[in-house]
Amino acid sequence: MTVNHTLSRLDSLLPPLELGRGARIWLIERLLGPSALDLFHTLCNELPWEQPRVQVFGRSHPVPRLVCWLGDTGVTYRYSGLTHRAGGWPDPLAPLRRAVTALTGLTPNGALANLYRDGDDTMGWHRDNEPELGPAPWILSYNLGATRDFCLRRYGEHRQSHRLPLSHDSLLIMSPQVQRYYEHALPRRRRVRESRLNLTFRHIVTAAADLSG
Ligand SMILES: O=C(O)CCC(=O)C(=O)O
Ligand SMILES: [Mn+2]
Repeated sequence: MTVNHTLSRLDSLLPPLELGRGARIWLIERLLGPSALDLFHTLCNELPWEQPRVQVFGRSHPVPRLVCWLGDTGVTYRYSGLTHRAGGWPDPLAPLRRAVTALTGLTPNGALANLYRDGDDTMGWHRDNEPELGPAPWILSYNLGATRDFCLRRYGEHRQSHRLPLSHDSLLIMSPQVQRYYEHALPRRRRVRESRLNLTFRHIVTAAADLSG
């Protein structure tokens, strides 16, 4: 499936938000409909969530959310300093994966699941640009549960440029240039008491071990 095909299919559905420098995002709401609520509860209860620790300025801290790596059996992804190996896709994700592929023409081989237990759980500024994602990664980010603000800023700048409230059952699609020229974050929102689950579908082009040598 070529990138041009992907763009034309999405473009015929709804126009992208142009961030600049060819960075484009699409936001599709109500992707699955009523079944999204069941999926939310099933994934919250059944995924093998972990809370890895990361080193920050020489001290070890738990990441401020729960995470789980999913994907085709054997596909590995490196985060929080550890290599995680996927053991196959959980059955309840099949309809979502079909919907994502029907919409985009893309068939990601992995997904990082994040569970934000409430508004105190966060993700800091970063880009999804690890070498194993290849030079031009599309990121397909599906949301369940509480609405949270997704923030973007130009890479290298401090001022936030966009804030997108991502609601239950929405899919945010980011073109490769978004990872090149922008970084994103999910800031703390103390007023949010409910949990939110996010799945970022990605395509791993090379095993992490091959690249890290
Ligand atoms: O939870 C989100 O919306 C963002 C997740 C994210 O940026 C990631 O998993 O890399
Ligand atoms: Mn990210």
